[in-house]
Amino acid sequence: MLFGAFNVNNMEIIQAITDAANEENSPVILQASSSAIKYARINYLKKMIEASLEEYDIPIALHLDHGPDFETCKMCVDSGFSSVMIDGSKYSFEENVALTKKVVEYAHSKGVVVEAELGKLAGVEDDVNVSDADAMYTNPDEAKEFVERTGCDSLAIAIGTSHGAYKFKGDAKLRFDILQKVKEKLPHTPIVLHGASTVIPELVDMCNKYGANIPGAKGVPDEMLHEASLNGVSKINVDTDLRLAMTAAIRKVFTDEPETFDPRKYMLPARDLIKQTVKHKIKDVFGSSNKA
Ligand code: PH4
Ligand code: ZN
Repeated sequence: MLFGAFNVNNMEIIQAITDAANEENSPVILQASSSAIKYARINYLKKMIEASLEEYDIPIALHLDHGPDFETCKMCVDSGFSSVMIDGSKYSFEENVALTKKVVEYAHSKGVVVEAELGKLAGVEDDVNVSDADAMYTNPDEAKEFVERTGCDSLAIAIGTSHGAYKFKGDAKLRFDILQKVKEKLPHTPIVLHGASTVIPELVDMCNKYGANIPGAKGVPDEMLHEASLNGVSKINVDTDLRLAMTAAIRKVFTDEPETFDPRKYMLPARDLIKQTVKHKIKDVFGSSNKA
């Protein structure tokens, strides 16, 4: 089963995602990064998501995305998140093991599950050469050892995706061979794909048509996400596509109606376009819809 995990930063994004999931009768993961928590403030995010739980009868999880340290993970566990991610990928293998283990011990003692990360996500802007890139991919043997030693519940791996709107210089290419090897070694561990936005061309075009400057943006094609799910990926992270939808819709209103300055007049179409984008992902890409 494949789940979409959508990043949230404000009320309109939360409403758009939960409205879409509810209409598709799909479980959904809402996730907040530490910068999202800094921006929106943890209590606001929590209370808005509680409101969506009161409104809808679908499973809605709240997940910490890229927890940078033990303290942030602890804060989210204590504040009632369903799951947390500890991202120790910038550290050495041993430091990552030690940090992840510490978070797992605390989170599990409170009944909260933990996603960890092994390998590095590099974007085209990082300009890595081939041997650097090889070193960034997740090593399947290390992945097995890492999960056994830390007890983490799911693992984010690096197979060529990256955050943002510029994932590939030429054709999109992912290392499905690495994914398959990781899955062979860890058949029961859910695998997570970060940086998995499609960078939907229609949304990029709409942004650019209404004054944005996002040339040559490129993401992971839907067929590759499908292939990833067939090869054992269980959670797919999406943020950039929602950012593009929001920006495109707001830019259109600003261009078409320069006299408009009521925020509801541009936040409403922004929320609608995010909702359509999430519905498309749930229905046509992730297949998590249970609509009768
Ligand atoms: N994420 C989103 C990370 C967002 O600090 P921040 O709020 O900017 O962090 O974890 C993803 O994997 C998103 O992938 P995408 O860019 O392909 O949508
Ligand atoms: Zn990520």
